[in-house]
Amino acid sequence: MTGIRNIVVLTGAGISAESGIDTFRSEGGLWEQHRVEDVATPEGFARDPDLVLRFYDMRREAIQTKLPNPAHQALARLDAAWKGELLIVTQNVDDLHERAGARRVLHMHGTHLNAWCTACDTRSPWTGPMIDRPPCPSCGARALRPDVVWFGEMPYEMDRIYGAIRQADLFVSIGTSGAVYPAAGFVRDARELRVRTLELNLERSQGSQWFHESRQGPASRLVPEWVNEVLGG
Ligand code: BJW
Repeated sequence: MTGIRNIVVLTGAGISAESGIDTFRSEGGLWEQHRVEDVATPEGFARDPDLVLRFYDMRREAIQTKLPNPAHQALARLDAAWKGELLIVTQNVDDLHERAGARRVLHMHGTHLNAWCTACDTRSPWTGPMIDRPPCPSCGARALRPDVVWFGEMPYEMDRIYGAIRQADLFVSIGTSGAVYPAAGFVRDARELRVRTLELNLERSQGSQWFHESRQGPASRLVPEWVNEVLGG
């Protein structure tokens, strides 16, 4: 692909849908089964921590049984082969990009597989449940919470993300509804910087009109096709 050296890829729940991980806003998605205010806000956690810990324990256990799909694998192939800058910014809290082999991944909404100690502010790798209030591996306090970004909290590493968008020649959004900010605003940030923009999503998203090009279809087909175009294969 001529003239493209630096790429920023944004991924959302749609890229993991074909691995069997629920999206949030699709029919039957997580937000039809749970109230966002109850399970994805600091206020909800303060009100009913057991409900929130159970919700995340269930999802943490489930993701460990899922496997990367051809879309994750294609991005890992891009990561291995691409000589220019690449940053895969994922809103997903699963680890399927990493398990597919991608290395240049940033989890802007955190990860299921970390526990965050609200007493000593340490993040520790975590695969088990939190409902029984296990002690923090670092300080021993029984004050762990999922290391995920809830509504009203600041997503992680925003300076690094905006820095990568400023340097980018191409911004690609994959499997995200464009409903949640600041990620939903990246396409407009990129356009203002005259970065080329491409959307790959099952259907038109809330942000489709902002992209130079929007392709519709399952990520397992669209992403490998696009990576082949980029790598000239
Ligand atoms: C497929 C597919 C297939 C399906 N192939 N595609 C008013 C205006 C603007 C902003 C605000 C506002 N009021 C409040 C805000 C801020 C708020 C916000 O955006 N609210 C909106 C709801 C309006 N945002 C925040 O609070 C954020 N923090 C913040 O803004 O801090 C201040 C700040 C200011 C300036 C700069 C920086 C910061 C924090 C947001 C945290 C979001 N957290 C969650 C939960 C994480 C933990 C968990 O997993 O439980 O993150 S919510 C949930 O939504 C999760 C996701 O990462 C996020 C995005 O969802 P995503 O990935 O797009 O999934 P879906 O389900 O929505 O879409 C899936 C798409 O895939 C669909 O389009 C399908 O069609 C498609 N698809 N199968 C390809 N096979």
